[in-house]
Amino acid sequence: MNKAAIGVGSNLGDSVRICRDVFNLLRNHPAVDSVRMSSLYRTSPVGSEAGGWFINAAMLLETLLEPLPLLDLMLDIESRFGRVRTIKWGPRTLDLDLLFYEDRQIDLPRLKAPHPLMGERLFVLMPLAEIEPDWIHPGTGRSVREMLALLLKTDHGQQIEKLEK
Ligand code: PH2
Ligand code: MG
Ligand code: MG
Repeated sequence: MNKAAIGVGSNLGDSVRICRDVFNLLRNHPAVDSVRMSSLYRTSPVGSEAGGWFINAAMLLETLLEPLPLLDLMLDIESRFGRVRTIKWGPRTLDLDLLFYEDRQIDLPRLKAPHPLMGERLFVLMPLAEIEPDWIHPGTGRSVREMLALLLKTDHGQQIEKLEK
């Protein structure tokens, strides 16, 4: 089994429902052994094209799937939830991003891991720190907890609030 961390985001449709449905879908997937999901967070949009506020969460999977088959599964799930790709970084019913895959550094045209922007994104680090604070970034040697602490010291301008269960 390999361990992967995934970021979940949605800002179109019933985003809370979509995030919960994705969790259940992955939990029941034959190639996925276990899934843990963070709380859901309401987050201010990052980027001028992004649209309205997002629901974000992080998930940890134990899976038999290698990175590219896992990416294909994630893209398939995105399209099942009605994602239509128009403008880059535009509003979306569902965005699934690979954050970490084991301690591998992947640099393929289709897939980079760890996610190149995770250190700048509160909507990634806060949910991930809730469920896996000690995961070490293989490029920098910093834990998720340390990455979050560093980002919080900067003038990041991002708003985030945890939703009640
Ligand atoms: N995703 C983006 C761009 N901006 N902002 C928030 N708050 N949450 C996201 O998931 C998000 C974003 C591109 O994937
Ligand atoms: Mg994304
Ligand atoms: Mg994406």
